Amino acid sequence: MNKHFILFIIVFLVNCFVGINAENDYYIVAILRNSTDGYYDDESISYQKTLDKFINDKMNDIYTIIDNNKESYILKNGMLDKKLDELDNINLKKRHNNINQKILFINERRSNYHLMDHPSSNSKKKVKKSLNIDYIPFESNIVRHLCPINNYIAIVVYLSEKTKEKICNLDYVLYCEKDYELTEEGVINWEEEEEKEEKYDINDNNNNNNNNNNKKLNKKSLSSSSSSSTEIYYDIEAIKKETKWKNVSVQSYKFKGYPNYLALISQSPNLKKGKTFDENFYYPSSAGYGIDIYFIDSGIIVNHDKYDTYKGTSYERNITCDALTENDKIRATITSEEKIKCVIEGIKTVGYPDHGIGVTSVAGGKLLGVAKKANLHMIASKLSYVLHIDSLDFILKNAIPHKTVINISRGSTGYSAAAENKINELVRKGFIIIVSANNNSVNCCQKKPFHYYPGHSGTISVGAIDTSLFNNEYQSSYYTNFGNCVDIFAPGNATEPNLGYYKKDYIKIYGTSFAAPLVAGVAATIMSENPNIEFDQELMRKTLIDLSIKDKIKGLGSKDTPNRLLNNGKKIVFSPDCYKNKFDCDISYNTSTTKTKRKL
Ligand SMILES: *C1O[C@H](CO)[C@@H](O)[C@H](O)[C@H]1NC(C)=O
Ligand SMILES: *[C@@H]1O[C@H](CO)[C@@H](O)[C@H](O)[C@H]1NC(C)=O
Ligand SMILES: *[C@@H]1O[C@H](CO)[C@@H](O)[C@H](O)[C@H]1NC(C)=O
Ligand SMILES: *[C@@H]1O[C@H](CO)[C@@H](O)[C@H](O)[C@H]1NC(C)=O
Ligand SMILES: *[C@@H]1O[C@H](CO)[C@@H](O)[C@H](O)[C@H]1NC(C)=O
Ligand SMILES: *[C@@H]1O[C@H](CO)[C@@H](O)[C@H](O)[C@H]1NC(C)=O
Ligand SMILES: *[C@@H]1O[C@H](CO)[C@@H](O)[C@H](O)[C@H]1NC(C)=O
Repeated sequence: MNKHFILFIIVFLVNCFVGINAENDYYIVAILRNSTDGYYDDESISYQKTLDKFINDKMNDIYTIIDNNKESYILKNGMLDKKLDELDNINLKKRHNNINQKILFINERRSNYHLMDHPSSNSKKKVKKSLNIDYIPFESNIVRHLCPINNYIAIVVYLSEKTKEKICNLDYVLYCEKDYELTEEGVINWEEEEEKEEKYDINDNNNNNNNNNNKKLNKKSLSSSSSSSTEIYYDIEAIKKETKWKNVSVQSYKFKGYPNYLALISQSPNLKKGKTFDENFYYPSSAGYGIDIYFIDSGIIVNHDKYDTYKGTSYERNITCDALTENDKIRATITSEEKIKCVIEGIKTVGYPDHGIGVTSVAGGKLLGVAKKANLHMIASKLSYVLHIDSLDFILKNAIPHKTVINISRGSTGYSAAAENKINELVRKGFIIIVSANNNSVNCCQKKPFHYYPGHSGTISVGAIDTSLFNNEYQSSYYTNFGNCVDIFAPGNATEPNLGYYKKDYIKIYGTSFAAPLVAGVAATIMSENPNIEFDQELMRKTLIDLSIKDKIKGLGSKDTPNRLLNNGKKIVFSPDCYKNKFDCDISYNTSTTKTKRKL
């Protein structure tokens, strides 16, 4: 069976704390044994074992440097930094007097316990006693594994100014970089007035015309291609012809006052004068089925009908919390409760992952999402580069290349070589990575003064537009970043379901955080409709660009910003005003004839 994976990571913005304070801090330390080394995971077991030993030895050396320079960790209040308390661990102290004793820095994702295997006693070869090292397995909070990146190994080290100087200048250290704090990139309007959902219906317009009687249908969407009802204004056969979708589903989506981003991405803005905007969402019935979308975000609460796994149907899907943050590391969830609900600490809405809910719902919610049948996987990650790289590594080890889309919705005013390299590594391995252009209203493609994710090579980057249509054009959102590295724009206005925290049923949200999950959702539906195509980053970028609507966004921040609007393949416009003569309102969108000069 053909299995497809979409990976999806949220947009975070990195705060830049430019070396103001000289506090002790976590750093990513890149250790390179030999520039001719290959990528760890691709190498033989014996190669990995020798590399494990090399890395563990260097981590021991680094630990010793920290131990010998404890005094440099004394804080302004005269106290020794609490993080160094572990140096007093009795077991570790033993090694001071014994050069044959070393710490085994436990590596959970790529086990290195083999280092403790002593040469077998029945071996013919005489092994000198002095070669036997006593390993003390230990999980340190000041020196620990992160993951392999390209041909080097990234570890995390807690450094003072003095140890930074010493350690970062060791000949096997490729670079050191500070772990930046990240922030969420969306606004959730939870204070707004209560609004009621009007109604919604989903009509699977299958080939089988009489298949609809078990569904509650909106009058206007009561339809099948051969029906003669006068109230049907859209034409399923025309949609099939245009999109090549196998089956077409139509969702009539009517939330008064809420942004209708779903309708927007399934039709062109070429509305005839005086006609009413079509608010339906048209999508391929495969709807991402069999595709996994991964999110790195604040968490998820999955046992809720706003997601729906369609239990017992032929298109039942998985929605799970796969991994969470514990002790500043990403670990797989174990208990069944953990797999249903995960929430990071330290968010505004304590115990309620509202950003994660918004993002997952836009990508794959039953009601408010694009890929309604895709599997949704949450990695609840706290806001730091280290944890995001750790999350990427978790995905790398648990998902399938060439069948995976990753949406990174984080920006970085602090540049991370480790994050960039890890992203490039995943792209090379066949994963598709989509990143948010972020919401600083700047050209994010220049490397200076700040370095934003979209500027990183290899990613598909997404900017935001507002959902209101003016004279058949959309306005780029005031907050969105722009520049020639932004591949595509998508609606930044979205709607989030309340899963228990807010007073009202739905909440308005906006930000580039919500433009990217739309792109990930469309990518998932493209993949579920084309199960035999092996998508990679470049093919997906090309497909999204080919499908996009050109030159319909005004107010882009620079002339070189590509004017492309996300579209799922359906561009024909149907207006509810036209149901008596449906073809009167069809406007077949032809990209090669509608190019107009961009106004800035
Ligand atoms: C990826 O998804 C997040 C939402 O989680 C969004 O903020 C971000 O902008 C997306 N990335 C891109 C490039 O669109
Ligand atoms: C690096 O690897 C190459 C090829 O395996 C080897 O010839 C060379 O001696 C190594 N260099 C070092 C410094 O270990
Ligand atoms: C389209 O829908 C019909 C009716 O439900 C179903 O039998 C058929 O398998 C679907 N085709 C595809 C390609 O999904
Ligand atoms: C969409 O977002 C913009 C901010 O870019 C906001 O001003 C506008 O009110 C939002 N529209 C809707 C329908 O929520
Ligand atoms: C759901 O997860 C199970 C277990 O990993 C897997 O066998 C099954 O194929 C998944 N379902 C879908 C629709 O991908
Ligand atoms: C943009 O991001 C910044 C930093 O996270 C945040 O303060 C601001 O509210 C965000 N604005 C929008 C419109 O998303
Ligand atoms: C689109 O326009 C081009 C150029 O005018 C034309 O050759 C092509 O046939 C048109 N395609 C459709 C589907 O109308």
